Amino acid sequence: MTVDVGIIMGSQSDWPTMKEAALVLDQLGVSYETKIVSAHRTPDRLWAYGRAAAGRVQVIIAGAGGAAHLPGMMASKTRVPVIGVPVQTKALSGVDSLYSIVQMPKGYPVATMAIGAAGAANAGLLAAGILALQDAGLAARLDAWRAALSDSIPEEPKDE
Ligand code: RP5
Repeated sequence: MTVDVGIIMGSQSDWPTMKEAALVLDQLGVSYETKIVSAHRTPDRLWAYGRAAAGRVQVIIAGAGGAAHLPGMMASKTRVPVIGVPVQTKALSGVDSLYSIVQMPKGYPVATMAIGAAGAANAGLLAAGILALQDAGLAARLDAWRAALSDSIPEEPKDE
C-alpha cells in the first residue's frame, strides 16, 4: 500500500503522543499509516520497513522514547526523509529521547522535533509542508490551517 506519510513508533505506549501527528494529518487531508516498529524489540520489522519505504511513503515520522534509536536507524536504512519525535519519558522527562534522536552523525539526518505532543503535532505539520511543495491543494489547506491558528490567538490576555 502507498501512503504519503508513515507514522511509526517504538511502542504502543508512544501512541497517545504520536496520535497528535495523525490528528494534524487528518485535518489536512494527508494519507498516512501507523505502525509499531521497535528498534530493539522488532529489529527485523524495522529493517523490512526501511527497505520498502522509498517509493511507498514520501515522509516518515518516527517517535520513540528512552533509548530512542528508531528514527536514526530508520534514517540509516532509507533515503526517505525521517522526522523524529522524542517521546516524553517518566525517568528523564524525554531529554534522554531527545539526545538519542538529535545527535546524528554526518550523512544520516533526522529532522528532530520538540519533546512530546507539541513535537508530534509539529512533525505532522512539517511532513505536510514537505508534501505541499508538490501539491498545490495541500499547500492551500496548510496555509488555511496556519491562518486559522493565528486568528485564534487573542490580542490581549484575560483572567481565566
Ligand atoms: C521505546 O521504549 C519506546 O519508543 C517507548 O517510548 C519506550 C517504552 O516502551 P514500553 O516499555 O512502554 O513498551 O522503545
